[in-house]
Amino acid sequence: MTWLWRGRDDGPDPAAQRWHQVMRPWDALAHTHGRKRPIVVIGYPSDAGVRANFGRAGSFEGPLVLRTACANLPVPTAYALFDAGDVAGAGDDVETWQQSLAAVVAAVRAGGGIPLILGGGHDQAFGHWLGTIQAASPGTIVGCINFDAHIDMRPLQSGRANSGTPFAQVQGWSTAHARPFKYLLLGMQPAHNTPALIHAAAAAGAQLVDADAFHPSEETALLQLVDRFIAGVDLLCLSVDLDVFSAATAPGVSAPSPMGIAPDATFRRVIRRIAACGKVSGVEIAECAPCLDIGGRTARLGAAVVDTIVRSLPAGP
Ligand SMILES: [Mn+2]
Repeated sequence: MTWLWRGRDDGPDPAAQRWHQVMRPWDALAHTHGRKRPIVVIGYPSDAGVRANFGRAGSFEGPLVLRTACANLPVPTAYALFDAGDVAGAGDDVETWQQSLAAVVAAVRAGGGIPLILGGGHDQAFGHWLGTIQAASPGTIVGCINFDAHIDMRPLQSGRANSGTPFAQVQGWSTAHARPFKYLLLGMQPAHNTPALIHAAAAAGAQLVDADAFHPSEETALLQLVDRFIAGVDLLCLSVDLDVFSAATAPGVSAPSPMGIAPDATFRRVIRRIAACGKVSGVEIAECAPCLDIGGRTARLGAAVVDTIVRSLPAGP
């Protein structure tokens, strides 16, 4: 792969290091290289699911631009950083992209790492979850917390996945394997989801939280709701679709949200609470579409979200 990790260099002081200075290629034995737990970047350079979902194309370049935006982040002290490169699918066949991602996620999990998936259409969320549950011991309950304007549990079109179906796929897999379906959506926009979708998702057991909950007056209740959800799972796939944020802060996405949430202190306290819970098994940033961005602000926001999460993860074994 082309090595994209380069940036500012403030010298050899460990406290002055940035991601690009410590990033190494991932190999399956990387976890034996030191005592720090690995965080492993995985790129999902596809907008096939977005185009199949009648969205605006462009997220295939998301992993490249998000890596660049993350290059100058300060390094987390408790984690070692690796890059596993980009996964690949067969052209516009979304399921092959999801399966490719699941295989790499499962390998990273087996190696003791935390996958950090940079996308890419949100169809990646099913590959992320599938790889996580495939690598987990039997009976492990793997929940999903998704920051998103959309529920992303739309029915599959002629049996085919797209960027609007990943959590319907999680639910379908869970039902087929007699496993619990644990899904918490944060930041939903009523204007972007039909009453039928909201009803069907709730009936399937999804917990849906409106964007209006992201306000200081609602924060205590929101944190309690998050805590209750986390208490019911063993592992947690944390997903951030950048279209949860307002179009003013995140214009570079397939489906911008004029009334999306702000990346403010309330949002940061909620996502820090999740990251610090000790159950987060993987993190993903979805739907970054550089050709639709304005001055790189969406990619920079994605990197800032990554930084906020990573610095809140507890020090691993
Ligand atoms: Mn989404």
